[in-house]
Parts: sequence; structure tokens; C-alpha cells
Amino acid sequence: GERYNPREMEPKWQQVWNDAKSFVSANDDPREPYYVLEMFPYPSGRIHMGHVRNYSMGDVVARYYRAKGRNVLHPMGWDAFGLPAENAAIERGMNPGTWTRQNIEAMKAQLKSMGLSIDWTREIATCEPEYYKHQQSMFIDMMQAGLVTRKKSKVNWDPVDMTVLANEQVIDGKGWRSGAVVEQRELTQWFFKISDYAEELLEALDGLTEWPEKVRIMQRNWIGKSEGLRLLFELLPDDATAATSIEVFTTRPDTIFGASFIALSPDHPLTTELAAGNPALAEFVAECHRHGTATETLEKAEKLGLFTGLRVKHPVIEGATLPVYVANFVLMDYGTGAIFGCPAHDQRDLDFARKYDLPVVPVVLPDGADAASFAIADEAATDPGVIYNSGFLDGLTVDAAKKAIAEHFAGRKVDGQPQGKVEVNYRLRDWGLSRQRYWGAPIPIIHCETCGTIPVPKKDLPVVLPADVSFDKPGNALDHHPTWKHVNCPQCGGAARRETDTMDTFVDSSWYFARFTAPHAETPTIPAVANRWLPVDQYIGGVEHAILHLLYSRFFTRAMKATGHVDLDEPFKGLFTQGMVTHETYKSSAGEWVPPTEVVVETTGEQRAARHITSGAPIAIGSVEKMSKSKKNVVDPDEIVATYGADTARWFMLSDSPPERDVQWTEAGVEGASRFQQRVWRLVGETIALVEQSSDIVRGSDDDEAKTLRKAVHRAVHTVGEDIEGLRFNRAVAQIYELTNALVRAAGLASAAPAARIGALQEGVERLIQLIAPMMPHLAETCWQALGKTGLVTDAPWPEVDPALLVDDTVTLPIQVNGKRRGEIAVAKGTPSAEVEKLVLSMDEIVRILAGQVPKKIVVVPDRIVNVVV
Ligand code: ANZ
Ligand code: ZN
Repeated sequence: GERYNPREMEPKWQQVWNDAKSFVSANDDPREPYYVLEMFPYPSGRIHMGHVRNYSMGDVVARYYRAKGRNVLHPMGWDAFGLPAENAAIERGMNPGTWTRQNIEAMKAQLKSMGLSIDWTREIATCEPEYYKHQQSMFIDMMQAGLVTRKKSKVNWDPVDMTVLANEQVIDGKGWRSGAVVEQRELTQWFFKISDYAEELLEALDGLTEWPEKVRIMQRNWIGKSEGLRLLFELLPDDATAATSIEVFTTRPDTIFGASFIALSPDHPLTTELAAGNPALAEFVAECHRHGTATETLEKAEKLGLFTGLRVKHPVIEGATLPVYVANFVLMDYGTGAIFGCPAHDQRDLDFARKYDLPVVPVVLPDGADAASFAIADEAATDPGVIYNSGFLDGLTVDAAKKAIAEHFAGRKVDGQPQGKVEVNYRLRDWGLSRQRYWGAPIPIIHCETCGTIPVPKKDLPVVLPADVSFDKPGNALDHHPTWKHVNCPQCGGAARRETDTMDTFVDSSWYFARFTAPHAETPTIPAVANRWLPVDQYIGGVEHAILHLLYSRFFTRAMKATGHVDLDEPFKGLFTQGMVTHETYKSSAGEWVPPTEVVVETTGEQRAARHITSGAPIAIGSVEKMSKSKKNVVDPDEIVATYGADTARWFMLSDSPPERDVQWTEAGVEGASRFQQRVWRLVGETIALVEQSSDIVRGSDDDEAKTLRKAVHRAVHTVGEDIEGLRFNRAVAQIYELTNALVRAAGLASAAPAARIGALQEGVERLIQLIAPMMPHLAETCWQALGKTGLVTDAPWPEVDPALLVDDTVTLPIQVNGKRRGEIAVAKGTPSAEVEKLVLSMDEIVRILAGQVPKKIVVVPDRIVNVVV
């Protein structure tokens, strides 16, 4: 027969599906809904192999549940705002919108060439006013519901790009793009009050049982609940300040006897007061400000401090005092902005103490350590143990000591207040959404000198981004626009100014899944429709979004509930985070990365050697790395689709490793996938020929040969279904390989009962095609048609499984000789006793044990046990 030609068949079937509107889902379809979603892409220009993997998985799930009779929603859109578009605009002198929309068109064509079962009628792009109009409207709703605030805050300011940077965009204290040393600035910013939901977001994690445990742990840590104590330290009188106490926050009050200093944040009000009269301190504070606020930066940076001259009373050691420092590692926006340091049991405190020569007194004795000899060197002791060197706390566990010391301080007074107060703190900060950038959704606010901060009236939405902007000056092009920001106040009619900050792009992606349920509605959602589809049954994407995107979406869903747009708390019922796509790296002798397309790899025995495809120069084969432009080890999906077809790329992506792990893209792997495709096609051809030659085909026969094959088929249908539901795509693929082998063997068999065998083969091949349809849909349609089936395999219901054929019908019977177990025998269920007897007596082991004796009696309990009595 002819080879299968994906280049011809793939576009053909894509057209057929498109014309038949196969994947358009109706909101009023009475069948049970199933919503599968892959994280929508940023329109960077081209899809990469990571997208291919992500969307192949989602498509298998979508096509499978469609076949299972569910009303499937499988949409696609574009996370289309963000900095890269502005950078491209600056480089190419192009409007960011033009660049973005061109990229969307190019990537959409690429996605279509993959044959994904997407409902393109629901496509959305977050940069279009039809989308962000509703985001602006919800922003106003949330503001009125008290979920938005505007406050001054410290931000990372990139002095070259003239914008605020997120903590994640500050790398080693420098702006990720400009490389400029990031400064701290106080700016008035817009915030979502996500911290109001800290406890709820934390508690609800336990209910997300279909999420990976690692993602839940990351969110738990990010929210960072800690229970501790606010503790007042009495200041010794000093001319430098009128303050009488310092309040610290600690989660380890049990270590109080090991305290050796107090440290204030550089931004603590007392620091500011002292710095006014202390030039050295003022200089130190300025130095701290020159380094970023990013927590990560602070954690890596050297611990630095300056003694203020102040001292406090030690709260539990009579007559002792502690020095007060200002230290760079104490943050103002956590706890109280002041700490007590216990160097023996906290690494930062230990580094600090070693540097400034402060005492290190251990007060928690690790389990198993000896009190007389235990000492702290370079590493703080953070393991559990028993309190010692601590007066009335001695002998208590850490937890018991925390309780005891909390009670102790609750009963004492400093400045007329209890000295200690139990307090819960969260690391989670409010979500700063202001960006001083052009390419984002404008924040719908007008500032009026008389009326204050006024939301834009809803009838005036959307606040549209002007297209006529120039990027000749750094900073926010919206702010530089000659007219855009000058408006009249909607309240008093006087001259006023538009807010020129735009929204963080994470806002756009915090509700797109809800918009997909009614993408053309005049309101942000149609609540009844959204509630019917949501939560997303299966969400699939990269683990890099484990915290921000997924946490923001969880918050935003709650905020949408509070403002009446949906009626649910959790947006994603099932979450799956897929692994990355990797490839070998190659380097020339000059030490330059060489792309795989320019490399020929030859294998002789165990040895692999590479050379340059044109020059023949030797090339070093390097490690396997995540595909990245910087290492040039990328493979372009377009080239793969053009050479092998989309089905081959999809199949390989699903087959080679568990979906949560990395998969290594290899030429050999793709070729294997391509060969399998041809093998299926040949099997279909042989089956058709066999069917044509025989006049009498029997389907569903109980004939031995036919039944064995039918059992293999039904078992495969059953387990492939289970594996797809469990997202174990590689195992589903392995089952399909096995079934194909069995069918190929059966096709080649010279048989005693050809009518039954060919019937079973025909049934088996039809089922095989249905099993591969979610993964290689184009090949499956071609085969389905060749087999003479009517309609599309895409529309065929998932095959029914005959439970009788799933039953394993061999049993293993233990064999006892004179009551002692001597062996076992596997026989078909229901084998008659006489036959079992004969089989047992012919077994080598039994013959040996009997050593010529004739058994007195043989008792066979059918399907249970064999007893031989001699
Ligand atoms: C004394 C102590 C002794 C502490 C010890 C730790 C270990 P979590 O658990 O993450 O909430 N801390 C408090 N406020 C701080 C701030 N604004 N900036 C930097 N560090 C701060 O961390 C709480 C602990 O971090 C607190 O407990 C405090 O140090 C420090 F053996 O107090 B601890
Ligand atoms: Zn006004």
C-alpha cells in the first residue's frame, strides 16, 4: 500500500473539523460540562516545543471527554499585554499593538496546524478593549467593595527604564533588562487587598486535592503564616530620643534567654528619628536604600548593621542590657520592623553576631547533644530540642517554652501595656498592580484636585489606550502623551488628570478563564453561565506559575464572587504542571553554541560523535538542557510539522516520559513516532484487504483465538481510558503500542477459524483507531474513513468495554503434598478436576517429591487448591 502522507491529510481534516464546527461548544448544551484549559500563551511571535507539549496534553483530555459524551469547553486566547511588546516597539519603531496582533495571527496559524480541538469562536486577547473594558469595570466594582486601596509604598525603581519593577524582575539588585542598580522609591500605588484573604487562601489549599502537592506547599510558604509574639523592650533613657520602648515581632520567644541584640529596619520610624541627628546613621540608611527591596536580594546580601548607641533592658535577665542596631536584613513591612537577635538559633543573626562580635549563647539543646560540650560554630542550631541556659524555661520543649514565655510576658507591663501579645502574621503582601508602562490595561481612575480620586463612570468605559504614542523618551509613553491624560472631572466638570498607571498583566490572566465562558457578553461574565462551566475541571501549564498566577487567580475569583460576577471560590479544580522539553547542546571548537539543525550526529557502537553539517568540523556534544535561545538547542515546531506532521510531534510529546517530568527531544524519538504512524496505516491496509477477501466475518466470537484478541482489545480500551483520566499519557501510549503489536500478529496469523479471527481483528483495529484519535487525530480520521466507517472518529463515542472480557480467567492453585505446600499451578478458570489432576501429576517438581510413590488420594477444590495424599 501507499505510505500515509500527513502533509496532505492534516490540512484536509483541519478543514473538515472547521467546516463541521466540531469543537464549538454551546453554553446551553444539556450534557454535563467539562472545562479543560491550558495556560494561554504570551504572543511572543512563535510557538515553541513547550507549547506543543502543553497543548497536546490538553487536547488529548478535551477529545477524550468529548468522546465520553461531555459538553467540552476547550478555548484559547492570548495573554497579550506586557513589556516585550514595548521593547519590540522601541527596537522596530512599531506600535506594540501592531506587533502583538501580528504575532497572534502567526501563532494562531501554528496552533491550527497542530489540529487542536479548540473552540476558536471564543478566542480572546487581553489587549483588546472588548476584554479590558470588563476588567476596568470589575476594578471599579472591587474598589467600591473595599478590595482596592491606594497607598504609598516602597518600590523597586529602575532609573534607566524609569519604571517600577516587580521583585522577580530585580536580579542581584539590578534591573533585569537595563542592568541598572535598582533604587527604592516611595510611590503611591494601587493595590488589591489580597492580604484580607490570606487565611482563607491558606485554608482552602487543603481542599485542592487535585493539585500537585508541591504547588500547594509553594503557595503555603508564599502566604507564610506565622504565629508569634509582639514583644516590648524597655529603652534605657537616652538623649537621642524620647521613645521609651521598642516593639519586636518574634516567632521564637522561647529563645529569649539567648537574645544578644535588637535590630531595627533602616525604614523604622525610630531609625529615621535617630538618623536626623546622626550623619553616620543617615549615610548607612542611604546605603541600604541603594540596594533593592527584593527579599531575595536581601537574603543573599551581606548582613550589615550600625550601632545606634541605644540600649534596652534584657526582659528576662535581671540587670542585663542589649545593644540596639540598625540592620539591612530587617524589613519594615513585616511584623513590626524590629527584631531581637538570637545568634545561636538563627543564621542571619549568627552571621551578624560574628561580624559585630556579639555574644552567641545557645539555649536550645538539640536532641542527643551533650549540654557541657555543645557549641555553635558557623551554623545556627535550628533543629528541635530541649530548652536550657534559660532559667524558668529550662527542661521545656520548644513548643511548651513558647507557651510559657507568652504567658509570662502577657502578665507584665511596659508603657502601661502588656509586654507580650500573641500575633499571627502573613508573609503575603497586598498585590501592587500599578505599572508605569504603556502596554497594559489603563486603570480607570480620574484625579481631581477638588473631588479626589474618582472612578471613571461605567458608561465611559473602556478607557482605551491611545494608539498614537511615541517611545522616544524612556518611561511611560502614556504619561508623555500630549493630550490623553487631560480630561474633565466626571463629578465637578473641572480640569482633571487621568491615572496613567496601567494594570499588572497578572490582572489580565486572573480571570480570562471566566471570560471564556461568555466571551462576547456585555458584562464581564454571565454569572449563571460562568457558574455552570466553572471551576475549570482540568488546568494544565508550567510549574513556573505555581505561585503568582495561580494565587492571584484564586484571589480574583473570590473578589469576583464578592462583586457578584461568579459564585465560586476556587477557579481550578484539577491542576497539572507539565515538565519541560529538553535537548542536547552542541558547541563548536571555538566554544560557540551550535543549533541542532547544523549538527550531524553519528553513532559507532557505543560512541557518538558530532560534526558540522556543512564544514564537517568536529562539534562537542554537551549536556541535555531545557530548550532555550541562549543555548541554541531549540527545535522549531513548524519544521517538525512540515517534516513529520503534527500527529508525529504530538505522539512523541506524549510518549516518551511521564508528563510531569522533562522530556528530551531526539531525532530518533521523532523518527520512532513517525514509523509507528506508518505501522498503524499498514495494519489498517492489511485489515481492509483481509476483510475484503473473506465473505463471512464473525464479530464478537467466543472462539479461543478471537477471544484472546478481543480480551487484549477491551483491556486496552479500559486502561487507556483510565490512563488518560489520570493524565498518564505515556502509559496510555505504551498500552496502545502493545495492542498494536497484538493486532499486527493477529493480522499475520494463518488461522483455523478465519471468519472469527478477521472479525476480531476488524473490531480491534477500529478500537485502536479510536484510542489513538485523541493523540493522532488526523491519522485516526484517515484510517476511520478507510475502514469504511461513517462520520468522523472525532464524533464517535468512546468504545464500550465488555466487563466480561476484562476478567482475568486464569487462576493459580497451590499444591499441597501431605498438607505441606509444595508448589502451584496456573490453569484456566473452571478447569475440570480430572484435567487439573493430570496436569499436577505431570509436573516435574511433583514427580520428584513423589519419588515413584502412587498417591492414595488427590483432592481438587476447583479454582482453589490441590491436595495430594501419599
Ligand atoms: C527571635 C528569633 C530567634 C527569631 C530565633 C528566629 C529564630 P517567620 O517565621 O518567617 O515569620 N523577623 C521578624 N520580623 C522581621 C522583619 N521585619 N525583618 C526580618 N526578620 C524579621 O520569621 C519570623 C522571625 O523572623 C522572627 O523570629 C524574627 O526573628 C525575624 F532563634 O525572633 B525571630
Ligand atoms: Zn472634580
